[in-house]
Amino acid sequence: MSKIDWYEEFVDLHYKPAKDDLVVLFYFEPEAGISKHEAIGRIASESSTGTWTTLFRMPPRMKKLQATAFEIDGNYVKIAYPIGLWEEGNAVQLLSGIAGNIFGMKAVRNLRLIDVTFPPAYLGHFKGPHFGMDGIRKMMGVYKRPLTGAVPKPKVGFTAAEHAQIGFETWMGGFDFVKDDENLTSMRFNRFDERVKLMAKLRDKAERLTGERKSAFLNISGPTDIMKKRADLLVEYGWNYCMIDVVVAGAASVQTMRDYCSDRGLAIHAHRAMHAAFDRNPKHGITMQFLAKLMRLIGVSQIHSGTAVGKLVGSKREVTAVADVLRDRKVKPLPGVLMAQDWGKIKNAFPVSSGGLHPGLVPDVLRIYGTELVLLVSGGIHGHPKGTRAGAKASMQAIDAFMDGETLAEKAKTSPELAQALQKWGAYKPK
Ligand code: CAP
Ligand code: MG
Repeated sequence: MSKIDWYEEFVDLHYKPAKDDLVVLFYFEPEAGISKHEAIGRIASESSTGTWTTLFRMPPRMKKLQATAFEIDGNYVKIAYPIGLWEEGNAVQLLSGIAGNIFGMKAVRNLRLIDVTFPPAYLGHFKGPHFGMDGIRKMMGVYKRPLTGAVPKPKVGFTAAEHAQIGFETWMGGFDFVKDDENLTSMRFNRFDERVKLMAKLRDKAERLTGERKSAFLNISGPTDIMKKRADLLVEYGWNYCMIDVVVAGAASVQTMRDYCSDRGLAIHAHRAMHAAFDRNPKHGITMQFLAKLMRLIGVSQIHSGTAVGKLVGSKREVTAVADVLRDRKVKPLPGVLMAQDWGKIKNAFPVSSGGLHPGLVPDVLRIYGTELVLLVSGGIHGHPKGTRAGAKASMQAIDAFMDGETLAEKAKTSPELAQALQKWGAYKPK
């Protein structure tokens, strides 16, 4: 009987990747009856040029586009992809290749895309973040300490006027940013246009009263033409940021909005709502460190990266890996977690730590991240016994304590708002 399939042509354990190859690290579990060798051949084949059967016609030049599975380490495989497989500057097509059909193959019981090394020949077609961390710090006039922000809570339901008033209290408590929640866009009770205008008015008042730069991550998420209109309105009212729910919006619209916002001096705050649909299962899906890498490549200014100690999943090891991918110029490899990455001229981006945080947990988060971070404390300020402004003050006092090498208990002796926060929450870790 003639050969039916040709997967083994996609495996060469002696192959040395070319300098222009993209190298992808996968975790994989073959299905029963499938050897590791067969499984990795199928992964490399289905994500490059192959299909399930031998073909009538196979021009010899096709070989140059074939991916090669070249290194197996337990349940991890490295696959090299020729640069010619990839459209220059198209993150959407990249995902269709290395994060597409392969997740549905019967030959694997589980498959997880861990990380990728992008060669200079690929990186060179992307602009990356417009500002970089230094640019953001310069724009906000905040150096050394983490940048801080909060979401009005309950997360949706306030009128635009109430939202702006809570924002004003947040800014007056010392925070730099007020963030829209991921599911707040423009509903009947809080239209985007009204929120933009009212927030701008109170931003200007807070800046006058504090002498500090204040800003907001106003959520423009929606169809791309609407996002463009909303970005224009933000510029008209003097805003320097927008917020996009990047996973639900999709790589295509984030790529479009990156250039649209960059041309208008708008930084992009990337919320990652829906990421846990594919990055939570340690055996199947796509890691957060890859999503963070993709978003830095496309060019958001910052993206949520987890807390390790708050209410949402994400281990300390994952959180640290995501922060390294976003902040470092040369990312060191970490077996099974990170691939080496030299970012070249691509600017860095801030990790954003948020989710179940309160002043009592600030030192825990800063011990993991250091201070090169955007720290969001939302329920943790609006739940303060003395209200939002006191809650923001308490969080700023906790940051000061960390930066001065003081314990919170010490600091609380001279900081009543922090003392009140500790009295309510102590070091409580939400479940
Ligand atoms: C946090 C938050 C953020 C989460 C997102 C929320 O509010 O506004 O969306 O941090 O998770 O809606 O839960 P709290 P992540 O501070 O009140 O918890 O940052 O992990 O993407
Ligand atoms: Mg939220």
